[in-house]
Amino acid sequence: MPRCIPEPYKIKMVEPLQVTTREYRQQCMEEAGYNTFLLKSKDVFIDLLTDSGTSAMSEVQWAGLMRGDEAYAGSRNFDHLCEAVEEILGYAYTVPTHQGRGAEHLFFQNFVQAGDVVPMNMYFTTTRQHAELAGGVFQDVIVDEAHDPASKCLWKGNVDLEKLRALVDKYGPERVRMVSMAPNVNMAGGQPFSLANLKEVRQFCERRGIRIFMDITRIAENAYFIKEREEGYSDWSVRDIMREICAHSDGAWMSAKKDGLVNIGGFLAFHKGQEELFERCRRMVVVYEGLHTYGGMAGRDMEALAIGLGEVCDADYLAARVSQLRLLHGMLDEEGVPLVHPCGGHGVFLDAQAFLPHLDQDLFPAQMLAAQIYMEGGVRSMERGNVSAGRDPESGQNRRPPLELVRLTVPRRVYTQTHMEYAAESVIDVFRRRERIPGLKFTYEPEVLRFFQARFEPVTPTR
Ligand code: PM9
Repeated sequence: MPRCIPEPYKIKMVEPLQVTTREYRQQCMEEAGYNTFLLKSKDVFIDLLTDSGTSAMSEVQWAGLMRGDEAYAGSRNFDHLCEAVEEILGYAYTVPTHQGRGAEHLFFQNFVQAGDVVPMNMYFTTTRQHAELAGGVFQDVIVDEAHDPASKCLWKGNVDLEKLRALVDKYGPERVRMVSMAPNVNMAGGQPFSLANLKEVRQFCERRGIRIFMDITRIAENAYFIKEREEGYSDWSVRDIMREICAHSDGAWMSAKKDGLVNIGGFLAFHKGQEELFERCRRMVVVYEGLHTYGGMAGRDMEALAIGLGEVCDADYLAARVSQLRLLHGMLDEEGVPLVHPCGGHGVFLDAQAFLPHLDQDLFPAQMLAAQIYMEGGVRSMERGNVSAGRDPESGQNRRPPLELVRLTVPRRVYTQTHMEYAAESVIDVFRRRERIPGLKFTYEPEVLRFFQARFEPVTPTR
């Protein structure tokens, strides 16, 4: 089992957790329609649903809240946010939004045109949804290894240049007007791209006049992996690596609820040269989010974010975070639980198809596995498989993605080693009785982003 690197902080305030019985949790899960999104937080013991908006803020961030300038227009905290974005990430222009999907909405409505092909290093649910709402067609250009949970490739977030070239050859740069790269690719298991790969993609795109817009939601964790693994970067600070990543893009959006170390917030940011797009987004933010100097955030939220962007670059914090994830990954791996390898930067991902091989993917093994883990120990996780992928708009069939995963997502600076040990035990207990676990069928299926609100009931496989 890997040794855990101690966290470079201590606990100042505690939030009690409720211990519940198995019978009670079973009832909660039935009432939630076997969807962990529909559970009440008070009924959850260890909440590994998401790392989004669940971070613990530092004492400096809490102090920053008190410096919130809650003016409708021209809040000083907006200036602090713009300064942090420029200093740390290098972007000259910032459009604040209430969270990541607010930024995605503005970006895709203002950049993507009907019929555009939008290559990404794997899809993310809300990103693809906004690209499609704008009339774009998502295309996956991630390396094949990313779709194989067992592959130990260190750069599963890389773009496969040949896949990208084939797309551009087929549709031309008139329809492939942008490439989107996300660091620490969420749906692939929190897997990083290398700077070498990003530079190659940049070179390829520059020659053809294609722009790169990044989803920098988990940029610090990717930067840490680059420092740890990529030749030539071990002496670089995480902050410099983050800036270097951004330097190879034209702009970016960020859900600040992850590596911004805040509970709410997001932004769009652009480099010089993108003034026209920046102005279009800035004009639209007032329609959907709020004035262009707050974009749906309170002044205090912007202050906490400006501070959080600085704190997340701390290599000691990132080392402890990654080591905590590796501890959980290692405990599960030792017991033979099928996992995504290598361990990612924001969660430990279970390979639900290998965990429950008797269930066809249309019986939603990952959805059921997440439900079982909750009923076992009160640990909440998230399905990242067939339910999340939704239906193909043309065929109407479930997309049946190559990865059928359950994500145990670790909030930043929140849980201890003992919590990780408890979570691992809960998963291992489910693993020991895996043959007897039934599948699920929909009793309610929303049309878009169905995973958030869908309801299910158990169904026993017939094959
Ligand atoms: N990610 C997550 O839990 C929040 C819930 S959606 C299932 O992983 C990326 C890479 C994300 C992301 C949200 C968003 C949207 C954009 N890009 O949730 O709107 O991981 O702030 O950001 C979630 P917001």
